[in-house]
Amino acid sequence: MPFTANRQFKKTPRMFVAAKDMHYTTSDGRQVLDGTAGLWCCNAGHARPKIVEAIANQAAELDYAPAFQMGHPKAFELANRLVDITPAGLDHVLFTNSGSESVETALKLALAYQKVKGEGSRTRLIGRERAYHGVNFGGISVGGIVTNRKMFGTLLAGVDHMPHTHNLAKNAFSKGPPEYGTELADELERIVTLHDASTIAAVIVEPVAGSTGVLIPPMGYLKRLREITKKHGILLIFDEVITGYGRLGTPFGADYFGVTPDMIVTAKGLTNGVIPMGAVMVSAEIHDAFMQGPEHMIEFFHGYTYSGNPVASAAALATLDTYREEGLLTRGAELAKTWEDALHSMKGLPHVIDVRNIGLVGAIELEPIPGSPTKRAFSAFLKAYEAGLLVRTTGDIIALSPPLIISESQIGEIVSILSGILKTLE
Ligand code: PXG
Repeated sequence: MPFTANRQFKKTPRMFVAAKDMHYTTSDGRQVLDGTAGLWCCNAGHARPKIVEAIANQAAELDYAPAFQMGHPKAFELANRLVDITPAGLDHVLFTNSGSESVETALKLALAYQKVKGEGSRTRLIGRERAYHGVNFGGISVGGIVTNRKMFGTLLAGVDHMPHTHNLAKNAFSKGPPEYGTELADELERIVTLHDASTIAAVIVEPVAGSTGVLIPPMGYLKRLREITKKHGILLIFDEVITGYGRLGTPFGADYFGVTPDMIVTAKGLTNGVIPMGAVMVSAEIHDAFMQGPEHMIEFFHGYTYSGNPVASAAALATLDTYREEGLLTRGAELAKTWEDALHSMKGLPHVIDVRNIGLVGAIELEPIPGSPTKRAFSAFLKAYEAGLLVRTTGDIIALSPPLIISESQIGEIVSILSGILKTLE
């Protein structure tokens, strides 16, 4: 099983057999409230009728069309719908099947773009400590989670990392973006000085680092990264696999922070998690740079058998319809204050060393048990599951990211179950 304590799981399996809206049904017939939108992906909740219907109809009408040298209308319709909701200037879309593939696509595109522009010496990629960019070689190279990197050799050459922005001493219990740490963006200037701008192709960051435990960027930090990258002709890639599709109360993190990158990497919420699919939105400048040479030639040697798969495209279109009809891409903004107040009510409970929040994302960081890191949070996860609530843990951090259809009373339910559990933890 992926990223799972396999032996522990086999001894005491936790199985879901059905899901509807905000709840899962377990194999022993219990209802479990979804505090994490699956794995940050079921933004509209579960088994939404439009999506279910679109998938069934599409499978019957056109199940597959070759992705190379052939097309089908829904992939183009979807690309246009995505361009409509992404920040101005990001006008073209490449489809993939996951966040990891979207990351690889963006990194390869960045290198190729510099080359077709005549700047082939720009081969370096800059990531950040503690970043999660999926599990493929490019993604773990620019990523910064030690456990995801250390077993896999030398990874990509020519990668450097900015420092992460997590600083509990200064920022614990911040509501929304923390005050201290804007100057950490200037570390990029140091890296540019070290390697020279002419060797750097792109910088990739998650606007809010999710998987590593919800690290919210200090105020003004992303704006400064944008200024520095622009000044040096370096592409800025936002990995919005988690922050995309309404998670922060805006369609994308780029909207929340008022910063437009050169590419946005997405997946997860694109199809409400129902069918694997990712999308990379890129600027017209990047797209146009490739459109040269003889017309019968392939412009970008990259793509997947399932890029823009018809059933996935239909699922994504129905997902975007559902988001639009229910105002879900901005609903997080309406709930953000209720969410913030509810989460911060857990300040002062045993072991809680930080509570942080942004949009409909939150984290409760626990003091680790001395000598047994991750054990306390994992035990909170198991107890929550028994009590009818699904949470995610990473290290000793409990992460929350419920479907965007959550009600105020369900927010209360999450906090009441978790508070009860925190009081009982070893
Ligand atoms: N980039 C980011 C920012 C992600 O969060 C990926 C890329 C990779 O996506 P795929 O679809 O290849 O898994 C992710 C995925 C968790 C959790 O609980 C987070 C992810 C996946 C599974 C669990 O934090 N993020």
